[in-house]
Amino acid sequence: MKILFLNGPNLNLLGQREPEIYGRTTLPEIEAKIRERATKVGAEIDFRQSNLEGELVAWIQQAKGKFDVVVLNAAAYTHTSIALRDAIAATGLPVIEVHISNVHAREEFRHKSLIAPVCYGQIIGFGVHSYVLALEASLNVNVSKKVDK
Ligand code: CA2
Repeated sequence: MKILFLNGPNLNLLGQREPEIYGRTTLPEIEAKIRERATKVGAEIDFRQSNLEGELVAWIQQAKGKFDVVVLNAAAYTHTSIALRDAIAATGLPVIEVHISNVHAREEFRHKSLIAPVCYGQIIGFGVHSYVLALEASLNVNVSKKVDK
């Protein structure tokens, strides 16, 4: 099982600002935690971050044939990006949407996810543990489940 973890804009700042919302764990620390867990369950992971919408789109396109599942924290692009939605819809891969914070308990503009309808499922609001849950969920993906794209 090969899982691609993608992180969107500003997630490189995790642990440095807004700890009341996002906690004090940095992105490299999340990656280390996921790597440790992945080794235990025999999964292979790649873990990336970009502030560029086009780079995230390219990575989703290139994932086909190389990975089994994509775990995506699209950050602010969740709420704005038709390009990401189209890339997810075009890939045949299951994409799991992840958020650290409970976006539904925050500002109204965060309540809408443009990518949710084309994702396999969502994991939201468990802090950095959302990533661990996404790894567990990836191991249990049913490839024949139809996502209405
Ligand atoms: O809760 C999440 O995981 C989010 O995807 C995080 C995004 C936000 O736009 C989404 O609505 C929910 C923000 C990521 C930026 O993270 C920062 C971390 C520290 C300081 C500033 C931003």
